[in-house]
Amino acid sequence: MSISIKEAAVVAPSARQLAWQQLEFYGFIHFTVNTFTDREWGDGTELPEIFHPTQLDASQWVQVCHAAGMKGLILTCKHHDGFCLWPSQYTDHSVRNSPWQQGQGDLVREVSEACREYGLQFGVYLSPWDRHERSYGDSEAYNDYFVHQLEELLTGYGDIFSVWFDGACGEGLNGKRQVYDWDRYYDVIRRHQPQAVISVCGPDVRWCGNEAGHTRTSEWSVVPASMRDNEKIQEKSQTEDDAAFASRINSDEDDLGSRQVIAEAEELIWYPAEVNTSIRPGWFYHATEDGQVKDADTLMELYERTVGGNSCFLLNLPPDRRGLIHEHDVQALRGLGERISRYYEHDLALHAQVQASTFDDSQHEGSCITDGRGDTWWQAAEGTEQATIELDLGDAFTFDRIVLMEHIVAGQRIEQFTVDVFSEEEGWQQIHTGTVVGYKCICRFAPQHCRQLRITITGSRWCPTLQSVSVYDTKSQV
Ligand code: FUL
Repeated sequence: MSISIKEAAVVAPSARQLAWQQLEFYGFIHFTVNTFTDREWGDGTELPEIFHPTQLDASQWVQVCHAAGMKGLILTCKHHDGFCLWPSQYTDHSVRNSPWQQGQGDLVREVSEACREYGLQFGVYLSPWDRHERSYGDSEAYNDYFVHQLEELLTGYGDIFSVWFDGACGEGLNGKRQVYDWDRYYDVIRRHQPQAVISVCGPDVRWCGNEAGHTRTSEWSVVPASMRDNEKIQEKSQTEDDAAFASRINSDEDDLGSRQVIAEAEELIWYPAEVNTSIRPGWFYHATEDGQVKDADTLMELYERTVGGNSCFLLNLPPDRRGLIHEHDVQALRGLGERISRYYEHDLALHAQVQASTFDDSQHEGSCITDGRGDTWWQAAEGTEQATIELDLGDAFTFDRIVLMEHIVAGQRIEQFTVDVFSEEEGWQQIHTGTVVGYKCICRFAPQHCRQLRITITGSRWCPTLQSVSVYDTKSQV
């Protein structure tokens, strides 16, 4: 039996998924022996002695993230080479045998503490694929090893917001075959850090399917349950060039959640997207890429397409051999943070008058979308799939962005909408057409000057909701 549209409309996020979505933008740090060998993937034979940052300052990393507008940070505690950035009790292959802080250091501790100091959430990346650990391939023994390491990370460093399981594996056809006990890993995480999302190879957050910052026109958070059960391991051969891997969208195609797609599904789940990409071509630092740092405008474009496209944005910053974020990256990230706060500082629609063609009851009138509150929302009467909402800004303003947010606590419903502006000379003129909204949709268009605007929801599931509509002028100097 196929799922009804009403059933699709009420698939909703868990509390941990909602809290994660509200972070919107957070950083990734790739740092390990690869930083010192100038490689992207270590082979596990690297000697701990080579890990020798001379000016490492985790506070600098976190300050840079904070200035960029990020709300959290995920650290590669162990990448595919198996080297651990904390002194794990279960291996010698760690910072304990490096010259950094004479083997007394614990980078997971330093980063997690710096995050807390600056109000950022902390997350851990622990690569399942391990090219150093001898038990890898002896499935049960390695699963024990992996769980022990997970437990160290989950119990020793305070609250964790995300456990990021990378699906990459380059063992190839004749390589070792490890059967990961995912359910056991998930149980351990739920037990120790119930609020943490499990990302990518996990049930809570879906990898967008590429590493190049591509986004979908319509990113649905409600998708067939089969998306979560897809084969988790992405084979990326060592010879495959990163750019080729990056542009290979495999999780899957452009349309994951339209009516046609869900009509075929047996079960639907809330499985929202995260877009991960790097500020440089590589995930790790290479001096040769110092001239290829994405500039503030490119980063802002990525930010608006991802956060404003119903996704979270995970941006990687690779510290250099000193153990610092390079000056070029710092400059670009400061520029990004400055743009995010300047563009979205002053909401021209705050307290604007709103007329909605339909609303559910007096609790959910149109005025809820401009009241500046996160706990009120407009909702159409049940079964109403189309609606018109008119905003009167009180005065004519110039603006070039409209930001729509659905009340996703109730689900994701809007499928299509248009935006019109009114002028005495020309009447209503359409300036934008959009598809899905979800958590946040940033509409960008050429500057308009007007007092009244209209949002027409032309397609929606069961009954649309909107938590807020805000209007901005990114060119303003205020
Ligand atoms: C990929 C890995 O192979 C890269 O090294 C990097 O960690 C990226 C985030 O995920 O699968």
